[in-house]
Amino acid sequence: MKSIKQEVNDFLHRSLDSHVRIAVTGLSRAGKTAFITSLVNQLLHTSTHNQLPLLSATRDKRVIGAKREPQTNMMVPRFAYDEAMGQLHAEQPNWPEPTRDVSEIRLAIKYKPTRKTKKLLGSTATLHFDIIDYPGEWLLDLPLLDMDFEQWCNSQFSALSGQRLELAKPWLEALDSFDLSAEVNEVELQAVAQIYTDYLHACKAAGLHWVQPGRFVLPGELEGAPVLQFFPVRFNAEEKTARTSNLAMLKARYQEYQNKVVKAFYKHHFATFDRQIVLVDCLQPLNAGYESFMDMRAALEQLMHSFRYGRSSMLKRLFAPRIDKVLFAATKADHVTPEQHTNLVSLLQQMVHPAWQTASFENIEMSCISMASIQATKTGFIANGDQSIPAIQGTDVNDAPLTVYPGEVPRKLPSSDYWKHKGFEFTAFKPMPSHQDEPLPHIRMDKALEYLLGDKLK
Ligand SMILES: Nc1nc2c(ncn2[C@@H]2O[C@H](COP(=O)(O)OP(=O)(O)O)[C@@H](O)[C@H]2O)c(=O)[nH]1
Ligand SMILES: [Mg+2]
Repeated sequence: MKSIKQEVNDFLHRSLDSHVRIAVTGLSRAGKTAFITSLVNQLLHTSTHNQLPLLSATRDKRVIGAKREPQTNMMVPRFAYDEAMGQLHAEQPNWPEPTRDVSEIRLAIKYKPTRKTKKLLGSTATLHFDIIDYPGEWLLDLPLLDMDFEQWCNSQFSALSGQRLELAKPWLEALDSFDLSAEVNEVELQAVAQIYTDYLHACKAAGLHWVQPGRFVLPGELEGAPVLQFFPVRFNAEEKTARTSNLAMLKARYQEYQNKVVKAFYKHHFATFDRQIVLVDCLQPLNAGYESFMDMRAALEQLMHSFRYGRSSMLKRLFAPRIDKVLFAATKADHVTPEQHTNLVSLLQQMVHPAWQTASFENIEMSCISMASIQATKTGFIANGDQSIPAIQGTDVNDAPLTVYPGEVPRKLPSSDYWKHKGFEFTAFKPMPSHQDEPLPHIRMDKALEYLLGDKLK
């Protein structure tokens, strides 16, 4: 039996220990890996540096220190923090390798509480938090749970216009010579599935984001599995087909995908979240064009439905989320000059407007910011006659120094005409050299942290 002293100690310990789970959401290339890497790195430096003035707990010198902890969910890959830092600290610094799966990392922050109840119990408290990295593409599969194969096929065909229709040609041609009622032919199925997958990749390469099924472009450990080898076809649902036909196999694989891939993903990963950050790269569609812009907007809205707190009965059955705060962040703000940051936030607001409406209905707290998880440029001015114009300076992807004025960020979603007159050219930069003993340079990481964790560190 526990002694009274032990019981009291346990009680104190529990009261001073709190826990928060943060979902880091965004489409691929939005900057999730960079964000998590920087977040971990910034917090690990809190005991020695003052680089987070906008996080009240660090500004008030109440954070004693942070450390990594073994994660509780042993079925999820560990977030590759050391590998990412290895890339950033290399002699020729590079961006962390893209990850292709769910991953998670756990940290503990020890701090001096300000809340009376906690202060009474002890002089220090600990906040444990889990950060979960999701490929946004996987979240785009949620609607599949509400559609049978026929409905899904129809939804895919009705999306074929403009750029998509052009890119879909090889797949549509392959369908012409594919016999649905013939005896199942695995090799042929695999070949057409590959052409369909190539089409989805081509959509992404063209700057489009809404691709289904999401696992086809980011298969993770399912690479090459038959459950990823189906594709939309045109068929008459009334017509009877043999149980051993190609069509029957396509239906069976679609159902398997719904159950074993999509449902399983939600079951395993959506148990509990407290906070969410949605990262958005608004600059990429500015480079790519109007269709890309509207497509990203639709994909983000779609993605937010995964977090539609209790409104959809289907979701309710799968998980019971209790997110109370969502932060939308325009990433990579170091690609534009600082006076453009307000425009970037305003553009982000327009970009996430439908997503915002989805969430605000549920009465949760939301905010929009612009930030750079890992700042890759310095700001300055360049002389232009007797004028000086703001500029950013960094190293381009070919390792050459580059100083540019990247141009203005529009405040509003531009109309399609916009791209006819002028395109945007936001060049990519390599990360700046950094030293192991110093935290990574950032823009407003502390603001993001304050929003996500500030109240938990009181
Ligand atoms: N300049 C700059 N580039 C960034 C930043 N964050 C991400 N990037 C760029 O965006 C790419 C994709 O980021 P990543 O974090 O891998 O995206 P993910 O697919 O959402 O995990 C990186 O390889 C970088 O080139 C940032 O803060 N500043
Ligand atoms: Mg990533």
